[in-house]
Amino acid sequence: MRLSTVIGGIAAAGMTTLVAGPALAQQALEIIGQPVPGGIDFQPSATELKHDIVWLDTMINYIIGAIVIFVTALLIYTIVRFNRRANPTPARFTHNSPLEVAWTIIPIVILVFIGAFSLPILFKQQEIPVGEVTIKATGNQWYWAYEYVDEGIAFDSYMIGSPATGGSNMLTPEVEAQLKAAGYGKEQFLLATDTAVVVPVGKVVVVQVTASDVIHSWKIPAFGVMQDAVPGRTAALWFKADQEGIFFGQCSEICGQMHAYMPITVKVVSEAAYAQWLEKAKAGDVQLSSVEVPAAVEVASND
Ligand SMILES: [Cu+2]
Repeated sequence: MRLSTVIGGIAAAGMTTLVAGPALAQQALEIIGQPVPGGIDFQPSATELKHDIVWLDTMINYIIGAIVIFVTALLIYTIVRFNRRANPTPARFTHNSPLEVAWTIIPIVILVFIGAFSLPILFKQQEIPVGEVTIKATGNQWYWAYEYVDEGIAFDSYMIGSPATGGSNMLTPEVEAQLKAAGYGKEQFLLATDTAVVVPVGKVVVVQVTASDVIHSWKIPAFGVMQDAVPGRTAALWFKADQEGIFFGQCSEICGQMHAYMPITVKVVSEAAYAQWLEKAKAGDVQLSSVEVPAAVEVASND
């Protein structure tokens, strides 16, 4: 909200600086967490939480698969063995106690088994550890505002191509140029933002999630985190990224007309790059240093 009107111009200026900057020759951060065309699997896992979720999903899929095979086989057997032609005089009993006990007990055992694995994973997500980096994320119609609460840094994050950055939510040549200047391609349209959440690799990051107007939701698939942002309430999520890279997410609670145009960009960088970025962001103009993030990242990732 604070920067909503100025970010567009600043973004363009910042990106020009980036392109012209002396530090650009180095390799950029790899884009790891993003949707892919035709993809049906999860995005790559970049946190322990996400590894847990994928493991649980696989395990439960095996159980589901076994149940589907069992029920389908039973159904086929019943159709073949007990149809009117094969079995003209049907049995007339109405109860079978052992069978009824079995079909009560067995599902209970299966559910307890699943619960024994899923509840610890759920608790791990929900028990918020002490954060080494604490970021407040506020959902707004239609962008995210971030505050590094211990550092005194605050900035807004708009989708590249949103009206706030001079676009119209369409992939125009100008927007394509903006994406390119920020180190992205056409494929990252609707995902890439003008500023990014920057966090150090291997550190516990706590994100306090809230909203200023309606309910939004802060979600990064590759981290296995998602938290509704409810006005008047602060909820928290945490993650510890285990690799450097760029990870995208989107608002995941339908929040109005431009719900689809308020994505999230998280850059996980080395500790050195993070310190460098912090210094820049704290020292001068928050807006400018925010859009200069890629330069800082590239300098340090070459160390
Ligand atoms: Cu939203």
